Amino acid sequence: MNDAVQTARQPATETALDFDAIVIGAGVSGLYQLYRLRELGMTVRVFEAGSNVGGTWYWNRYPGARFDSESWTYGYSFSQELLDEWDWDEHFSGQPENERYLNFVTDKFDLRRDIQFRTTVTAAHYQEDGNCWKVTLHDGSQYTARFLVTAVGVLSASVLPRIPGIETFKGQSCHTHNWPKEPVSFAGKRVAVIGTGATGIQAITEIAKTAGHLTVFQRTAQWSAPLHNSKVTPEEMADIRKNYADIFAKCQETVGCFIHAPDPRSALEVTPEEREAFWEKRYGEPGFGIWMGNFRDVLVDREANRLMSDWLAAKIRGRVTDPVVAEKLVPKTHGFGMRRVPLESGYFEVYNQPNVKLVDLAETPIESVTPEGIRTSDTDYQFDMIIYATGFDAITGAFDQIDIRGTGGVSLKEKWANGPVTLLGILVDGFPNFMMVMGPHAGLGNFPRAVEYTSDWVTALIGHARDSGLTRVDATPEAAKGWTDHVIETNEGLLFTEVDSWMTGINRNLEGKQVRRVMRYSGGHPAFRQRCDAVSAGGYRELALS
Ligand code: NA7
Repeated sequence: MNDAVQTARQPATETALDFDAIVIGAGVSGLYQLYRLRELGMTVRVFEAGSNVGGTWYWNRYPGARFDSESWTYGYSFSQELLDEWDWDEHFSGQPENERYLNFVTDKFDLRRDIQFRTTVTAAHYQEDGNCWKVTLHDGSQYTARFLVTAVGVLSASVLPRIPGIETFKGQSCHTHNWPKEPVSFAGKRVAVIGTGATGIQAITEIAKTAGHLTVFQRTAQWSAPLHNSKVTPEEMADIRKNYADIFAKCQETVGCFIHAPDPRSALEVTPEEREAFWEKRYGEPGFGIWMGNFRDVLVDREANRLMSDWLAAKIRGRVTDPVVAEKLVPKTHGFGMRRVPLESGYFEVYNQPNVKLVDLAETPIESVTPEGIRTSDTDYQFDMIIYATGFDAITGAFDQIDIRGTGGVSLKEKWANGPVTLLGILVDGFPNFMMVMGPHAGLGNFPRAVEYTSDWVTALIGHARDSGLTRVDATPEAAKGWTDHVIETNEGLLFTEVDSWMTGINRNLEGKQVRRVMRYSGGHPAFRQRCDAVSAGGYRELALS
């Protein structure tokens, strides 16, 4: 593959600038942002660290990586032709197909020629004299553009655990996010996996099928429920295609842009029999219904949440043969749905296999990684391979890796030291002409649905600036404070805010990430879109335009 940029650089509208816009990242967001900005007739350059497109679906090629969103709700919706041409193979498609899909989109819309691969952006400084951004790359080269759009992803800065001796291990090791492109064989090998989040649960289930022996190191048990993946038959695909408009419309109505909407009833107002029958049904259905389509109060009312957690605990106990192991797999530190619910395909049964051992780090913590394996407080384990499924410096991590400076040389990292401050999760006051697609304070959920809306909003703002002869667009400090306060309000009283997770800004492996912060907008996507629409329809009064 030729990774170099395939076309000569074209002149930007303003001859003094290299490009009208620079986009960082060629994942789901960056690709779409490029497509939209090109439609405006702008010169755009995308800088991408990987050697190909895909972002999340380029990097996370670990065994078992797949959507937990229905594939046909996750694809782009903007092009009827694309919807007509692409057939999903599985209801919850795996990484190889997802990567193929994003390459298909890239080629179909001829996006590749504006993407520079294997390129890391190290700095981006706002230039007050030219109202533009100067972007520095890993090789020291610099480019200027009027607008800078980040499409860096929410979970793209992977983090290794802080365990002494990691570098001394003599076998193979890697983080799931940095999985090699070459096939990895586990046959006959003694494999360790550290981490049991959504990634660990997918990887463990797959690796257990072929590993000689697998040892799972679990720090926190997870409330996980069945994914129920299956092939999409040609008849189903025809049906999906016919119903795309309704499917996407339904996604727009729900808080997380999934097709699953909460049941309007309280878990406490129905009889125990009705409640359990409902949960049994949800447990037997594909996807996030059990999380997003549960009784309306399961994620907000302590008692409803306790009942649900108890019910799910019984499911785990029923699936794991050894009661001691089963007990370790039942979460004790948080209620159901308070962390991102990993969906699984036979995860709990893995622990019934003779080649799999669960180590509960609450009982026997890891002391070090040794040249031969892992030492816990009671055992020296020997491994051929250690896999770190230890997560990410989520949401702000990818921003922190770039030295981003706005007016007066203020650093974005410092500005966000006590938590993000944004307007609509898109703009940051004091950082003119800087826009984030899925930055902090965005609503989480089914990403492409939110990405398309946010990118369209960003594109409209840039188009407005260009058409009105504006060279500087910035959020006002008052508007940014107003939105940030509102985001904080939307999180108040929600049970998930009482639990440590990447969604509350916690990463125990990182200095400065030990205090819970409001990282996401929790008012739901319909309300988010209303707010954004109001800002654009009102003529961008929340912005300082000049
Ligand atoms: P997560 O959800 O952050 O999970 C990371 C896992 O790694 C979690 O089980 C952690 O335990 C564990 N971990 C992290 N550091 C250590 C150390 N030092 N020792 C032992 N265990 C450790 O990341 P994922 O990649 O699984 O998922 C991220 C998102 O990607 C997911 O939510 C989806 O949206 C897609 P902890 O729970 O912190 O005790």
